[in-house]
Amino acid sequence: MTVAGGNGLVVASHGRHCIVEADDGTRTLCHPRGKKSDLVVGDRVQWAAAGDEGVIERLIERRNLLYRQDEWKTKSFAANLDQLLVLVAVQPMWSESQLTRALIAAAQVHIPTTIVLNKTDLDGADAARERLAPYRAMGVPVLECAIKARPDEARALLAPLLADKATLVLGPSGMGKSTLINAMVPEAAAQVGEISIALNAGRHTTTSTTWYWLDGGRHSALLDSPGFQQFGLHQVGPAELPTLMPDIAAHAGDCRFYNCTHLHEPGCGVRAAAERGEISPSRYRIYGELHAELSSSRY
Ligand SMILES: Nc1nc2c(ncn2[C@@H]2O[C@H](COP(=O)(O)OP(=O)(O)O)[C@@H](O)[C@H]2O)c(=O)[nH]1
Ligand SMILES: [Mg+2]
Ligand SMILES: [Zn+2]
Repeated sequence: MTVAGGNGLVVASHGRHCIVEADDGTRTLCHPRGKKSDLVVGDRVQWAAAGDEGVIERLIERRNLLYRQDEWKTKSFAANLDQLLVLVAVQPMWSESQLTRALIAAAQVHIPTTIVLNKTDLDGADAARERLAPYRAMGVPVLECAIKARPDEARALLAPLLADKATLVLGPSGMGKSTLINAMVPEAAAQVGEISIALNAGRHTTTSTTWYWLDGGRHSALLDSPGFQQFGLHQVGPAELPTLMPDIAAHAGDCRFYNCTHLHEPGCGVRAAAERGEISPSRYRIYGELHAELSSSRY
């Protein structure tokens, strides 16, 4: 069959090529025209056929774009998401600073986040709930499940959340992300295998993002970004930071100075709230750390 091109969705990207899926579900290996090759999974593009393959003609304007950061670099990795699902577990303990970064990155591009607490069958569920209390209090939805221990219940809980949306699933290693993908995605291994063959990426697609369809009608999708360490926040200015942390923002109106950094100024409503215990000590500490990071490294 000859493909003519048209509009499509980038479902995988590796090096300088990507796989574009047309509305009828057919997939074509495409290359960018010219040197630019910053396409990410979730991008919508116009492409034209070039033999069996395709050439990307145009990137359709993104609704949002997210960046991931490892030791060496920050890189865009996913676009046009409807929501973020952060998976944490009763055991092992998750990093609150990484959770906070995720919420900030998503808030900046107006992507709603849901936290899912997994492994509630294990001891320590109450302590985990307590650690999430500040997040519930600031309005982040928190769901609970035990994906491996009670899979049917978990599927019934998560399926409505994921319906008709493109959802990025993130979680530190050990939280149950693979278990979740296998529980929710039909033929997950086959879907990822087909993509890595098409991309000629070999077995190791560990740092690329994968788009999984959850349903035959291709309305609901999960995005998995293996090897994800943390969100890059370089695009967030230090003055914008408090506006992206609802528990901090709630008290910023009480500060004496309009440009208060909430770190050391007299008459700071945020510090006063932290001292009264109305902002959790760890969230206030993380705010300070992020403020320093975003003030120093304008990379
Ligand atoms: N007790 C318990 N263990 C779970 C549950 N879900 C996943 N696990 C286990 O947690 C470990 C890590 O899960 P995995 O999906 O590999 O996590 P990932 O690193 O986030 O991909 C595995 O041993 C899973 O079997 C659960 O609901 N209860
Ligand atoms: Mg895994
Ligand atoms: Zn202040």
